[in-house]
Parts: sequence; C-alpha cells; structure tokens
Amino acid sequence: MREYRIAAIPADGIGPEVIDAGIAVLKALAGQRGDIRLDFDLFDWGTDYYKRHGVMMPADGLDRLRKFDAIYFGAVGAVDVPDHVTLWGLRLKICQGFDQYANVRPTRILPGIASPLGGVRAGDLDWVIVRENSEGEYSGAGGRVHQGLPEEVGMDVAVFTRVGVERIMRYAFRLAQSRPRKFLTVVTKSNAQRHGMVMWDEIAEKVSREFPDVTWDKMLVDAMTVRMVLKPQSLDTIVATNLHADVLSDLAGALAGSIGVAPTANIDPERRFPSMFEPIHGSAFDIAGKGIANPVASFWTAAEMLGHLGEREAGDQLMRAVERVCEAGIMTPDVGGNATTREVTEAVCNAIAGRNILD
Ligand code: GGG
Repeated sequence: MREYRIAAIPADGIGPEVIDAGIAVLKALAGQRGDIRLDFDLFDWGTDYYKRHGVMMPADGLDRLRKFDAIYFGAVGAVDVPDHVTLWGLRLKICQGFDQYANVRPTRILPGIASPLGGVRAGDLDWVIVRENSEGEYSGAGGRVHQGLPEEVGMDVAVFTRVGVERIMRYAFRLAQSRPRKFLTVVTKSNAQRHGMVMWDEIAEKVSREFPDVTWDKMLVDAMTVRMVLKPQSLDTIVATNLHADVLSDLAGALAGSIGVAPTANIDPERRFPSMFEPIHGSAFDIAGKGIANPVASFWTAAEMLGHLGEREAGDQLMRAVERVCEAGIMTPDVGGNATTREVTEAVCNAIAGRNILD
C-alpha cells in the first residue's frame, strides 16, 4: 500500500464545494483500487480565517504544509475583502514560498462538452499552457507614493531574471518533448516590452538548442489570442509569463467549454517542497452555496496530483470515469447540463466503482 498525505485548503466561495467533491472521488478511487491510501488534513485558511485573525493563513503556515506530499487547493476571493489581499495572503504565499515556479495548465475538450468555437472537436484543442509562476508581473515589486494626492504614483514592476526564465523555458521544452507533437509556442510581448521580454526571446533561442527534436515558434500575446480562437489545431505546448499565461489560460478554458473544467498544477520541479493542485477557476461567489459548481476541474486537478505523486495510472483511471460521466451528459449548467455538483460527484464515484453511473 502506497500512502500519501494531502493538505486540503478549500478556502473561499465554491472552493469548499469542489474540494469536498474532489476528496469524495479520491476516496472512492483509493477504496476501489486498494493499492493507495490518501490521508487528508483540512485547513480552514482563507477569507473567513482572515476576518477572524487578520491574516489569510497563520505565520507558520508554510512550515505546517511542508511535511505533506501535496496540497489540494480550492479558490480564493470574496466580495467583501480586496482581491489583492486574499490572493497575496494565501495562494501566492504558498506558490512563491514553496518556489512552485511551473504552473501547468492542460486544456482539452472533454467528451460531451461543446466548445463555443464552431466546428472544433475534441482532438482539435489539446494544449498545455506553462505559466511562469514565481516572478514577472507577479514579482510583488512596486509601491504607491503620495497616496490620494494629484501626483500619486502606483507601480508594479515586472521582474524577469535569467535564472527564472531559463528554468521555466527548460521545463516547457522538456514538457513539449514529452508530448507526441513535440511542439512549443513561446509567447511574449517583446515588441513593446523591449527589455525583459527580449531577454525571454533570447533565452528561448538558447534553451531550444538543448532540445533539437522540439519544433518551436514565437507569438506576441495579442496575436496569440487570435490564433487560439481561429487556429486551435496549430498549438500544442505553450509557455508564457505569469500574467500573460494567466489570461491565456482563462481563454483556453472557455474555448474548451468552461473554465469550470480546467485544472492547474503549481509544481516545484525539484521537489524540495510540496506542489499545489487547484482548479483554475476562482471562488465564483455568485454561485457559491447553490450546489451547482462544476466539480470537473477539481477532479481533473486531483488526477494531475496523482500523476505528480507517481500514480499516473490511478489519475488516468479517474479521468476515464470523469469522461464517461461527461459523455453521458451528467454535467452542471455551465457546460449545458442540469446536474448538481453532488449528482456529478456521485456519478463519477459510481463510474469508478464500476456501477451504473445513474445509480
Ligand atoms: N483556484 C484559483 C484561484 O483561486 N484563483 C484566484 C485568483 O484570483 N487568481 C489570480 C491569479 O492566479 O493570478
């Protein structure tokens, strides 16, 4: 029996609903297989915790997470606390504190889910977006002076380091190399941003020489949005800065049917720290508590987590169950269905157990 300890941080909005659902299917999967054991410790960090304690997580939070094999995260964001407080106080504190510098975002059209792009079918959109996750526009460098006065200045400085860009570029080339098409698109805005982004292009060129079997091309981020919509088949693996990839991956999720199905892995490739797995979507407080949040992103996220833990076969088994349920039309309203979070979750548990999915 292989045992894994998972720290679960459901946090805000629909986070608790989709993480509950994810834990239920993971337990069903472990029970059905009998060869893995998953132990979950729940952490109540997030906006409610912030309202009680003035911080999103305790000062020793990272130390408490360090001993886990992985972190299973929900979402941050609330109506009544500024987004930069919730984001920097929890999600970014963990990503940056554990140097999870590779944010990996697979997107494909699952069976039974329709893309808003006419005529685009499952195999036509199968991408992995690699988001630099430690620096760039999210460096945190900047500040405000003369607040409230006419001469007020606000600055956010995008910081690109050679170490940071080289390591994400190498990660992306290696990932592209592992996929059948061996094709990478490097996204920048190096016409307008003539320092850091030009360095990205130079580093891409240099790192590409280590991967002679990988074909690659370059795109400006604005043109990339057009290519994603008009020629989705022309893309495979994509690497971009922290901010650019954040925006592009929301678009990718929508083009694949809904941001409610898209997963994210915040990876420390050197495995010095636990990596963190979360649905791409945020807290969606407009639908929180209604029981209609799409749990598929958190299931796919769980499959990615299993893969990272060395349990790829179990992750694939979970995804096969998810795909069967989607194909049968048991889906939440965001992807055109009328099922609840609980109904989708039960159907996936049934599929894992080999029962009729409608039991
Ligand atoms: N589960 C992802 C999540 O909670 N995202 C919240 C968010 O606002 N993210 C912004 C970002 O990652 O840049």
